Amino acid sequence: MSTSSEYRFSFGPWNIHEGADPFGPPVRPTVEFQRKLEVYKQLGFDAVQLHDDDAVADLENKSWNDAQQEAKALRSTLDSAGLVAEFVAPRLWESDLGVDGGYTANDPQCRAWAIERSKKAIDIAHLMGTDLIVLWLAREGTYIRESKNAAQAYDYIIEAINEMLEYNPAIRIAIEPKPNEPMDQAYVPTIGHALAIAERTSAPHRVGGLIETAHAQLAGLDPSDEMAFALGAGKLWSVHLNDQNGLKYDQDKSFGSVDLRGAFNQVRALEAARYSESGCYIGLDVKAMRTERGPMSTKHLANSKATFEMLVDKARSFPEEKARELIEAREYESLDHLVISHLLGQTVSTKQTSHDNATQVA
Ligand code: GLO
Ligand code: MG
Repeated sequence: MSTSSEYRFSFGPWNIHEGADPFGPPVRPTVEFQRKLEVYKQLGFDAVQLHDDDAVADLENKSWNDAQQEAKALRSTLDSAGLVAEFVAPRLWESDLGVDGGYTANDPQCRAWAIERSKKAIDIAHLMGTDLIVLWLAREGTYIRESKNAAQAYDYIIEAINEMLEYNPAIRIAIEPKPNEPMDQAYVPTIGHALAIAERTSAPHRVGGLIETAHAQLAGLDPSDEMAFALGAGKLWSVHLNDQNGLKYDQDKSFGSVDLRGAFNQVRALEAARYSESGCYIGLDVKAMRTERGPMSTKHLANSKATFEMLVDKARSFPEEKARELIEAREYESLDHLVISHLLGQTVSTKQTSHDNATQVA
């Protein structure tokens, strides 16, 4: 029985997908958004992460009046399903106007469009009852370094964020850093960059971060340290837990499926900061393997959530006292084995002294 029920979980409709990749077409049928919403509760999830055009399809081509009606209709669908919207993210990377980036595009008309579109996302968030806006800065970067001026680009990002903060004084903005893909080089590759940008905005306390495991790994960083850094600043407002097998394309594997110990350490960082008491969600940005058959593949979501809960139990039952003794004695080889034994369900004898080299398994 899990002891982690106080955590609340979320995912986005894009996490139930048809399996297309850059080399092949969909392999599973399209699942209607409404049908996806029906499985949230069944899978134990409480909140939906939304792009602006998940909430209002074809947003660019709708009158604001129609868009508003659709957002309101979705809100009441969520209400009756016992769900809430966790955040709304402006999807700037699919439009022709966003080809060269949104906030950092070289064309001023494209930059103006990006800010207008973000304001629509903010209005939609308001209608959906959430104050959280997530910025995944997908195309804010370059394919070749010489095509943009980096110092200027950071200024543009800060100006855009300031406009959003001013537009609705109730919102908070969480930046989701990612070092590359789709761009060769992205401007906000790490949470350090994101929080430094926050400090340069007109309301630093309203700008924080969302950390995705795989994005930190792609930057060659330890996701649990990235999380601890944001948690220490009171700025980890959501997470996208998943996993990644080395420096490849962004894989969005199930949480813990590659680096179980790394996953344990992420959970440990969240537990140490009492993240579950913050009201923030555990978001899972995971994708099913292309080999999964239809009609709807959700095992990656259920499995990631179950792994998270098992790791909460592992974090809570970790022999802290023993670990402290080993740390004090600088016995890190023994500490290493203590962690592995714990993860493998073995108990290391507490009679073992801190000077023992050999580990005894009870
Ligand atoms: C892609 C990102 C993407 C965002 C989502 C929410 O690499 O992880 O899935 O999380 O668009 O903004
Ligand atoms: Mg993500």
